Amino acid sequence: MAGTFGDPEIVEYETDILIVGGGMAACGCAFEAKRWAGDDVKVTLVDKAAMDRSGAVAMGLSAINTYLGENTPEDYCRYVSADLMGITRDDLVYDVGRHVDDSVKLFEEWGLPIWKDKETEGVPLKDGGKPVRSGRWQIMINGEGYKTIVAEAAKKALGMENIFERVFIVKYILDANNENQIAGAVGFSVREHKLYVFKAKAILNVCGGAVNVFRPRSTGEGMGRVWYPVWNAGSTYAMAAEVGAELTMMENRFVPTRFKDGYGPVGAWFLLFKSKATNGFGEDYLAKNKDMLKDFAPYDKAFVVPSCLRNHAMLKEMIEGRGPILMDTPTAMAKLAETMTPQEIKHLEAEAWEDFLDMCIGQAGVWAGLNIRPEQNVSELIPTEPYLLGSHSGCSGIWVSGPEDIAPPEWQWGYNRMTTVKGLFTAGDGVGASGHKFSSGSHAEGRIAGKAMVKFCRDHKDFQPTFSKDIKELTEEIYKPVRTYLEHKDKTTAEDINPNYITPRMYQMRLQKIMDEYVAGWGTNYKTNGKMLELGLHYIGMLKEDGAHLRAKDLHELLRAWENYHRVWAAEAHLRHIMFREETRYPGFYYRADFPELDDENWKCFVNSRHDPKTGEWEMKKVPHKDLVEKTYG
Ligand code: SFD
Ligand code: AMP
Repeated sequence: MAGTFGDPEIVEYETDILIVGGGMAACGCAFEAKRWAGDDVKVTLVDKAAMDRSGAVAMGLSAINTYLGENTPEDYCRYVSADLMGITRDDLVYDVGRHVDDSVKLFEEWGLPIWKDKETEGVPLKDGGKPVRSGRWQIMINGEGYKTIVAEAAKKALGMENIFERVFIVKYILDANNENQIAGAVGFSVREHKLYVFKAKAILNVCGGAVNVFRPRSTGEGMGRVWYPVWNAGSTYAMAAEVGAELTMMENRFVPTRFKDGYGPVGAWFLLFKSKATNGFGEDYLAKNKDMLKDFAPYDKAFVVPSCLRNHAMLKEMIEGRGPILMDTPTAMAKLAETMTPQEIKHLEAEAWEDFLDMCIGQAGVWAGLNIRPEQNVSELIPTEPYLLGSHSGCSGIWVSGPEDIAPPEWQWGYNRMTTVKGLFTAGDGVGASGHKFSSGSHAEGRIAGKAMVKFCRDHKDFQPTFSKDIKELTEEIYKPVRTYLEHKDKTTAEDINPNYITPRMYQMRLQKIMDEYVAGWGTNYKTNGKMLELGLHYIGMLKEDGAHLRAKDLHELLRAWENYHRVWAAEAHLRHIMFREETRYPGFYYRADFPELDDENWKCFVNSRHDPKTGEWEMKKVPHKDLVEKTYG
């Protein structure tokens, strides 16, 4: 507490648009909102970390996974739908599809190096340059500095005086005079002894997905290593749910297959290097288990085997004792080298390392530490712990209004990407039922939201946000873990062991254990059933009760305490959705062992939920699904 245990300073701030988060969607929104806003609309951004290296792109990336190029937005809708087992919002996906390439062209203009094929080397995309494709949708980049480049443009657009870094937002506040309308946000600095109160007409809720909700496979000295970024603590879903925004597809999750222990990405290996993965006995498990996947539509009609089904085939091998799963990098590299000069082979070897060094440095560390040379040694793959997200190969998130020109009436209520709470918008990982946006699509979706938010502010220029809650009470609530610590810390000799409080670290482990054991984590091979979920919900209820006793001995722990509060909200929503959907829609991501089949007749629908801020009750419902783009797969 910066050397003082006195009351924190309370900083009050008014703006028109408040962007909460500093990642890809936030940067897109900042850039686009400023293009449309004149001096009449003030735009402010608040990020819990430092924008240059915050969010999922912090370490950089070696590919941009969504670039349409020669593909149409309709093709993109078909691909996203197929990978997510047929339940996606075509209006939202199409909208990203038609705008995403503009974001990529902007990145290049701002300085991001994008690989080009030999014939168009050095020619920018906007002048007809042809990107090197690793897959139908993916293009290769030298992306170590990707986030700093995108953040720089956003910072320049807003001006640093309108950006608050290292301020963690805890809650959104509803308006006192208009039911179901957003009025602002409260949070605290993770560096200074200050609490922040923001009033805003419109808020963009873009705090990424939810990480560390499930027990990670990493233990001991590797603990803390996860695939998606640790900043993403479920704030997006938690804060939206708490003010009554409708969520959608929260039963969905992403269980990425990754290089074991370092979480290195597999996409470039499968797609660019054309590598094969095998079971421990050298068998191609996807080919071997092809027939098993046919039970789960839309496999035989889809362009590619959906991500969850690729896991499904792999898990069968692991569970039946034919592990480990191995990425055969030596064969792939030898094949590519057949037609290469020695110099080109050296370059290929460098690329193999760069793929990790650009975006997942820890995996290069694992290779170096274990004497793995990809041209000589195979590497283990493993399905990781589950993650909740809406922008990568998953689609959990918030139910939003769609684009005016495409969305059917039941999918739009005014402003594009506005949630069911008036004035509260989202994008990227926040938008449900439309995955596979990745970094570029999240940025594009932030831009889409930014434009709509400016319009919202203009249309509501006389609206004066008024808090429905007392500022003093709110700030006391945020600060409570500190008071708890101060009150009880001297009652025991070892300050971490105290019957009057629980440390954020222990609290998080308890959550992860519950989720792992009852809600289909890796510990049960991703299996659960109605009975286990009931017990899980009971234990989550008790965990929530104990949340009142979280302690914070410093600002770091205060951050950890509130992150865990958010994680528990996201966890509960996930559990409730899995409980409600009585089928196995995503085998390989999770299994309802009591409903092991895909049941299109009853469950080819969205599942939406709403937590009522007045009663505290959750309401679950089925929402009809419809295809806006014909799903005939090529
Ligand atoms: O290899 C608060 N992603 C990939 N995308 C690609 O295009 N290509 C790839 O190669 C990708 N791969 C990949 C990817 C991500 C990661 C972690 C790895 C590898 C290792 C996905 C994209 O990165 C992802 O889709 C987007 O970044 C999502 O954008 P957005 O804006 O929804 O989330 P964010 O960028 O993580 O930003 C979140 C921000 O919120 C802040 N924040 N601020 C204030 N208060 C709070 N309470 C907050 N909580 C969070 C964060 O600091 C951050 O700024 S590969 O796997 O395919
Ligand atoms: P990943 O590294 O797993 O995040 O994947 C990066 C991109 O490649 C994403 O668009 C994935 O959907 C895609 N991808 C990864 N593995 C495969 C595969 N075996 N077949 C087809 N696409 C894949």
